[in-house]
Amino acid sequence: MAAAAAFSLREVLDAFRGCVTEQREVLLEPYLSGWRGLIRFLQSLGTVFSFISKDAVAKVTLLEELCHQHRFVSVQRMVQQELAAGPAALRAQPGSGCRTLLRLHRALRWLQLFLQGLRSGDSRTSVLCTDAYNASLAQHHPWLIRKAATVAFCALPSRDAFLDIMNVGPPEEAVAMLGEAIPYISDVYSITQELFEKNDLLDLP
Ligand code: 1PZ
Repeated sequence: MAAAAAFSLREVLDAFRGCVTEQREVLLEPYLSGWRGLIRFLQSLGTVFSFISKDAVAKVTLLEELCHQHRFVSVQRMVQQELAAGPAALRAQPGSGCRTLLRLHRALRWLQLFLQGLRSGDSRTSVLCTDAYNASLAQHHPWLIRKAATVAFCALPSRDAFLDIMNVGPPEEAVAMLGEAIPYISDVYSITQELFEKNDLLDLP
């Protein structure tokens, strides 16, 4: 089975490489296209994860629309424009780009930790995934979602199968690719984190 439909996680993770400009701005187009790819990958893992991918799709779609509507090019510009009306107005806006991006941003931390674990060689993917989740997203989720997420993680394929469906090549190559990609993801994460922290946006409701 090959060619046309072949989908490799390499291209997805590569999108994050293209996010950061020389001025250290985070470009929204490659950011959201990276997320689109991750979601496709998640969808290929089975319907147990649908409740997660549905939420991610809703958030990416909203951000794509906002980018289109307001011509936000980078995360920095979006924050600047949305904050122009004042912090109180932004906090009162349930559909803001900032609060929506913050959710994906927290999930990016999960991704970073999970990929690091996968790379480390631990074969228990569901444990890796749960640990990464508990150290990141879990603190922002209510009990019911934490419970559902933890149950879904048990359905994750084994490390070997996981590396295989990443479609990057033999396991060693997949691990090497992770080693290349993780620093880019970490970079995007820390720039965004710093920006949100500086603007006091890390707890946007
Ligand atoms: C490979 C295994 C995938 C594990 C993914 C780990 C993330 C688990 C997240 C569980 C989210 C459950 C669904 C709904 C969550 C929402 O309540 C929250 C808060 O949003 P709000 O309600 O405030 O609008 N949504 C999020 O935290 C965003 C979650 C995005 C998760 C994207 C994961 C993409 C994984 C790619 C895998 C390669």
